[in-house]
Amino acid sequence: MSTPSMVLYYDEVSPPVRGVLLAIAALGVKDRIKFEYINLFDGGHLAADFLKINPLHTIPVLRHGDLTLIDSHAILMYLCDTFAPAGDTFGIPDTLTRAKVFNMLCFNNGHLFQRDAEVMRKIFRGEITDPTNHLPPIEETIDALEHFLQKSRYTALDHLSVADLAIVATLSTLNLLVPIEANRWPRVHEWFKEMQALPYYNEQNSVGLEKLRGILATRIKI
Ligand SMILES: N[C@@H](CCC(=O)N[C@@H](CS)C(=O)NCC(=O)O)C(=O)O
Repeated sequence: MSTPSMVLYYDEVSPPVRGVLLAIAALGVKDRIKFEYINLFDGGHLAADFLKINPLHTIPVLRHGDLTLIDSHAILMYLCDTFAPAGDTFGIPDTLTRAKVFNMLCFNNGHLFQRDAEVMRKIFRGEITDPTNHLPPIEETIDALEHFLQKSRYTALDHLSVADLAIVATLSTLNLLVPIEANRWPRVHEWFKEMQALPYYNEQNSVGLEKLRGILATRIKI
């Protein structure tokens, strides 16, 4: 019996989606996945068919046979476990590595992305047109990222991991609101430049980011 294909529900404007798209490209498994576009700015995530898949109406969602994963960080771990063999950069060979990667994925999910989403929600609901007063909580999480990157070469490990991919998708979005200056966040700035030089970065992250920038520019001055 053939293995069922994976299906990714996505819209590349979303940072968690872009983290997953980066990982799919990094793992070289694009041809193993079917891509279903869900237009976030046209309410595609609220359509009855999609709500049956994810009643939380968020993307990304990955389906693989009977498995439905409704969080990008869970998806990233699953992609590594499924596609990164032992010895691969993205492989998770032991408990310590898993703990370190998972820790930074939780940082992205619980802090960095949440603070981004909070301000973006206010902007897109038309509650604010100037985010300046709402930026300190975001800056605080970038301070935390600076602290983490002072301790290791990449965010979780001394080599690239899916945590870096998830975090750069969020950080590049935050950079639209809070420019990542080298004098304030030297390690974050350096790591960000390195991430932007990845061969798959532009196609998997910049395209969606620029689309988001265009929509954002209709709401606030950026
Ligand atoms: N923790 C989730 C967050 C996903 C999320 O909030 N996605 C946003 C787009 S960036 C979304 O789908 N929002 C639509 C909604 O909340 O209705 C993940 O990492 O996948």
